[in-house]
Amino acid sequence: MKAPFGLTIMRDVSIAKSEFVAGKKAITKIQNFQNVPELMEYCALPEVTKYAKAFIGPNIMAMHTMLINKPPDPGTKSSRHPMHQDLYYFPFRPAERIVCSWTAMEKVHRKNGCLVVLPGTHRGEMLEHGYPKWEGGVNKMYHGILDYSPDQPRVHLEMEAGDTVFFHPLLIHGSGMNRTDGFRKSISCHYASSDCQYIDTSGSIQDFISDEMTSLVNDRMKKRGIKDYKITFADIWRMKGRLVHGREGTLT
Ligand SMILES: O=C(O)CCC(=O)C(=O)O
Repeated sequence: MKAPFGLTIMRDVSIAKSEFVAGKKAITKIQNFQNVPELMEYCALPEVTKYAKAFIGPNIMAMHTMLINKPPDPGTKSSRHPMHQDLYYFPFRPAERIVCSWTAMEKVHRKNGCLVVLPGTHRGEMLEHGYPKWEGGVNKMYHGILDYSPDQPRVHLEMEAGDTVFFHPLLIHGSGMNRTDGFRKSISCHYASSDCQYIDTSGSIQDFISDEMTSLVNDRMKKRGIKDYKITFADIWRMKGRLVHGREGTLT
């Protein structure tokens, strides 16, 4: 079966490049489910959108969608997600009009790699990100804060199935290793007000992620024979965004 347009299936770095082996616990996430109506129902749930609207106003777009399936760690510690700020991935502002909802689909706790957050960091600046130098490798696009110090006070978000946390895109967060035999499942949506504006991030600390994301698309097009295709960072997000409540605005 052909995957819906835009859907990205991500695999753990330790297995991503090897042959598919039945039973290997490889899939870490399904990203960009904007064209999968059954999953998009999550983004439109009134129980979720009422809080999203309280944070960012009545006109909301689902910009980034993820079904996260943290697999049992393959022994490389690569199931960890490095500490990062989501705003680093976005070429739209203001940050105050963006909020993430993250819903546990089962009990999440320290053993299966719950979210870890640094309280108060949403009041700070966007920091420099890059791939951490982890011995067992790092999953694609899992950029982390470069000079992150593990000594800062942090909170582990242990949650029951259905519990939802909403957080600001500058909040420093990540998640731990999954030391259990099961997958740790959650579903998440980044909402932005449709009145947000795309910004030009060139020359900023977002260059690294912007280049990585745009090259992925441009290289894929080149392989299909469309040589001069040049997507921009903003175009990528324009393609993902879907209005879920209220009216369209500058982000559409
Ligand atoms: O669910 C997780 O393990 C962390 C997900 C996350 O922070 C992200 O994908 O940006």
